[in-house]
Amino acid sequence: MSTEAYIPSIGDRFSFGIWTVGWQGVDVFGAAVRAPMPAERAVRKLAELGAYGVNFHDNDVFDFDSTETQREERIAAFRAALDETGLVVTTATTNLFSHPMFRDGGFTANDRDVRRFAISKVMRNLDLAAELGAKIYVCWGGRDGAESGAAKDVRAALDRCKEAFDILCGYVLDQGYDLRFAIEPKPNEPRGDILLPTAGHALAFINSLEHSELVGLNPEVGHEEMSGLNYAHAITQALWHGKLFHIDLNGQHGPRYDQDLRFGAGNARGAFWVVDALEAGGYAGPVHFDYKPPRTEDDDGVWASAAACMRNYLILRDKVRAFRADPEVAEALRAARVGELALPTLADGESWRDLRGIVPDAAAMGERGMGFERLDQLALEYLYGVR
Ligand SMILES: [Mn+2]
Repeated sequence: MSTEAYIPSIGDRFSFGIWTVGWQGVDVFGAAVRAPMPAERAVRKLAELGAYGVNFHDNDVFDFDSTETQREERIAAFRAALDETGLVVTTATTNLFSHPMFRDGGFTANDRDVRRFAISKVMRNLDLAAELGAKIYVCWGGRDGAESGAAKDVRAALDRCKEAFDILCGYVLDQGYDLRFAIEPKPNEPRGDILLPTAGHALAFINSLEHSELVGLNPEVGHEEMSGLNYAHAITQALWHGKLFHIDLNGQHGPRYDQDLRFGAGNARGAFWVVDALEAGGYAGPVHFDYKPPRTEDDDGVWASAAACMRNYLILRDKVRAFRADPEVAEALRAARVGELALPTLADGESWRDLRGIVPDAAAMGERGMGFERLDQLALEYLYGVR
């Protein structure tokens, strides 16, 4: 396959958060290394690179302290760039973490005034999201958590989090918006412990909501891997529940701080299986990247890393398709009895009675190998580029 083949097209549905390429590199040990990037510049540059859509926080487009006039001017500039480039707003979200008032979170802040304003801030941006055509509204409760045990009544926090989603679902229904919510789990950072830390926690929480049909997941590669979990398994289980509403692709090297590397960097083997899981079908949303160009990079480096997210996805997709089409892989899958798992454990008309008294041929069953190493080596050889 020639390198020219890995050029993104609109049909690939690649999208980026405005805040990804716009990240100025501010971290806990240092100030900004890059100039602020107006949303309209991000839109134009991402369109040049072959992206299909964007996702934005309210305050990626206009500042928290904007006057009404400034807000309208910034939205107009954003909208003009969208119209000019044809980029789609697939998704929107709310910044409930930057302003000092959100020091203890938004929906679950102990301070009731903060909670009331947080919900109001989301409603205001839901109006803009609907106006710009977004279909998914991401909720990342990044500061909804705690550093210490006594500071947060976790049961009450979950009550307030449910209350917030019930209010917001009611708002979307009353306004007639074609929008659904996607909860983004994360285990820690910036809080010591964040509520709804993994995809599994969030899936269970959604069941408690009044309009659970309007709420699904936005799992992020790095956030699951920070907990040592398997992202491909997380999105596949979310699909199994009908809850994979959105995805955040990026890269991470295991349990450490949230690295937000470009997709395909970090756990490359995991990325192969992520693309394989998405190629298996069932997810119709944008292929969305939520990464941060490292602080080492200048403006050129920002665009090189954004282009690489899409390019790495296409390279891995090519490899995954070749792996799945290989007759030797098909044979190894048969030998590993992978297809046998799709057979129900009971035959038609059987019940537990047919299993209760089974006398196994324990010696023969215990001797059967699974052949998984041969199968996995085939996948790795595609990943390593020798097949
Ligand atoms: Mn992250």
